Amino acid sequence: MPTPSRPDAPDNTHRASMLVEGFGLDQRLRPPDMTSFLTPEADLFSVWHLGIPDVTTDRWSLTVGGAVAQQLTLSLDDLRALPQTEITSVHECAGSPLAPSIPQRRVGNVRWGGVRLSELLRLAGPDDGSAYVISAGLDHGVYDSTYHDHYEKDLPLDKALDGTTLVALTVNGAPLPARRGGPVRLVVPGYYGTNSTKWLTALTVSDRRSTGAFTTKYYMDPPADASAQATPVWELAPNSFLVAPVDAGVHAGKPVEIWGWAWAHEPVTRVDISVDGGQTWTPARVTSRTGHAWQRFTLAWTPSSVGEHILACRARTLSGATQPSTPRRNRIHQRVVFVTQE
Ligand SMILES: Nc1nc2c(c(=O)[nH]1)N[C@H]1C(S)=C(S)[C@@H](COP(=O)(O)O)O[C@H]1N2
Ligand SMILES: [Mo]
Repeated sequence: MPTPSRPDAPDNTHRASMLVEGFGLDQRLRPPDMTSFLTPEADLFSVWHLGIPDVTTDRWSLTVGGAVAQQLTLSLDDLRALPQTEITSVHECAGSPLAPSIPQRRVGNVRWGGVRLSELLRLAGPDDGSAYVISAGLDHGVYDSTYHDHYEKDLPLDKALDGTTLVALTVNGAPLPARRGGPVRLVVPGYYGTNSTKWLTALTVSDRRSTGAFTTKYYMDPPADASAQATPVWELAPNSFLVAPVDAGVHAGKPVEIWGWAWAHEPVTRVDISVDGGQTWTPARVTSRTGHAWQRFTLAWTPSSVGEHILACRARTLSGATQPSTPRRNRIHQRVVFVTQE
C-alpha cells in the first residue's frame, strides 16, 4: 500500500504504528441500558475508521498552524500547564457515512476535560479572513476500500472559538484511553462525534474547508431537494430515545413512568410522548440543560387496556427544529410495549 506524504503533519510528529487496523465499532448499550446521566467510559460506544494508532506519548505533539500569526507546537506537558476546563456533553455518532439515514442510537453523555481550543487560537492568532479549523489525527489505514493517510475534519472558526470546543485530555475525570483518542483528542460539543478528531496531532487555521475524504465524500448530507446544497454533518439535530418502560411489567390500570433522554445542538425545550403510535402527543416534563449534556424527560402513564401499545418520543428545540418520522438519523424513536393484566 503506498504511503503518501502528510502535508498537514508537522515534521516532528512520529508516524504512529497501528494497534488495530481498519474500521471498527464497539456499541455496548442499547436505549433501555442508558439509565445514567453520565455514561461510564467503559460503556460508551467507540468508532474508528482507519484503526487505532499506538501513540507514543513522549513523542506526541500538537501543532496549531496554518493562517496564524504564531505557529505553536505543544507537548503533552505544555497542554497540561494551560488552564483546564470541563464540559459535560452528549456524544453522538452520526451513523455510517455509507448509510447515513439509519438511526443507530449510538450515543452517550460524558464529562470531557482539557484546554479550550479558543485559548490555543488566542495564543496562535488566526489571520483575518480565516473561517475554519482543520483537525488531523495520527491514524491511517483503509476505509471503504481506499487508503487514507490520516483522518481529517473541519469546523467553522466561530464554533472553535465558542469556548466549549476542547482539546481534551480526560473523559469522566480519567486520562483518555488509546481507543478513546488518547493522549489528546478534539471534542466539539453540540456537533456529531465524527467532528471530534481522536489522536489529534495538528490544527490548521484556514480560509476554506478541508478537502479530505471525511469532509467531502463522507459526512456530507445530500441536498434535501434540487435547489439545496449538500451540508456538512456538524450540528446535532434534535434527537431523543425512550429508556423506560420496556416490554415487561407494564399493567393495565397501574401508573408507570415513561422516561428518556433528549438533546440537540441547542437546548431542547419540549419533548412530546405518544402512546398510540404517533396519533396523539402529550408534552413530557423536561429538565433544563447544563453545558451540552442530554436532558431527561418524564411522563406518567396509566395504560387503560391490555395489549400492544406503541410508545414514541419527539424532541423539539427553541427554534422549532424537531424529529422526523421519515428515515433519518434522528428519526422518532418508537417502542412496542405489551401491557398485561396484573
Ligand atoms: N482520528 C479519528 N478521529 C475520529 C474518528 C476516526 O476514525 N479517527 N471517528 C469519528 C467518529 S465517526 C466518531 S462517532 C467519534 C467516536 O469517538 P469515540 O470512539 O470516542 O466514541 O470519533 C470521531 N473521531
Ligand atoms: Mo461516528
